[in-house]
Amino acid sequence: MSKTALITGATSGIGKATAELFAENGIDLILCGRRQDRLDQLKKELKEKVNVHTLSFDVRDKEAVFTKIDSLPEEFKVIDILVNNAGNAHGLSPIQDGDVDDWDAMIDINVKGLLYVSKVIINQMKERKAGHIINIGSIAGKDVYPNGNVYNASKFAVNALNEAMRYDLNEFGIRVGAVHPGLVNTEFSEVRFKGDKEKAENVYKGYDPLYAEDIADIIYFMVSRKRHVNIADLVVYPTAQASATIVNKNI
Ligand code: NDP
Ligand code: 8X3
Repeated sequence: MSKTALITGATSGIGKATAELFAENGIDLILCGRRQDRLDQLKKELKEKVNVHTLSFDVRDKEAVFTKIDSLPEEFKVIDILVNNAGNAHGLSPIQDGDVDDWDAMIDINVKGLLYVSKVIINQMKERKAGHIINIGSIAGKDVYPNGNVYNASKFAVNALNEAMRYDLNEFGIRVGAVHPGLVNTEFSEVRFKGDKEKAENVYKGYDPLYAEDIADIIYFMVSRKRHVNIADLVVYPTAQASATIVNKNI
């Protein structure tokens, strides 16, 4: 029987690439994000291959998260795989100059949003004693870097929650694992720099960054292992990157 995955942040970058790869491999999809037009477009592309349902909500809106997921049609109600991917950095400045609205956005989306979505889906996975949760962390959640402050804190929280979920859900046979990417060329930097495309493009210039498809490959590898195999924690850099602050632009 085919599996069903719910992917948050499926309108762009890593989430979109994961949706495309899952569809190639026959996994039915619940695509989530705020931009309904993008969800519609992706559904149009993927529905030739698998069953696709879209859910548009802001992960910060607790009520919307709960109601929308609860209102899924019968054929999408059993969620085998949850990819907690929605998230972003907002700003890159020293903590003393930080914008509190940016702080709210990062904590509310990257941490609280991930928790709200997980809460609903964990309930049903727990009842079925089955399921697989993939949390998209970041190398920013393994090491702090200058000016990363609150984004770092939000991803450290994702790292902690990934472990916490694995511990607490162990008795239910639910698999939990995280991928922590380094620099991936997506819309991430455009969001971080508030639409400044030039600044965003510069982040990925002079070396080969990761692409969303590289992370999608890894996520699909994780979810396609045998039932007794749980890949718990994976850090992935582009070859040119050795740490959050070391990027070799001369190779
Ligand atoms: P993108 O900006 O390309 O995608 C972010 C996705 O998150 C979009 O689909 C967006 O959808 C969704 N999203 C953002 N805010 C909300 C919200 N409030 N409610 C619902 N959905 C939301 O970036 P990436 O693909 O790179 O990012 C995906 C994940 O990977 C994030 O968690 C990020 O922190 C992480 N990551 C990224 C790295 C990188 O270098 N790119 C490296 C390490 C980790 P919409 O706007 O339609 O709501
Ligand atoms: C995204 C990677 O290095 O920009 O999480 O924080 S980084």
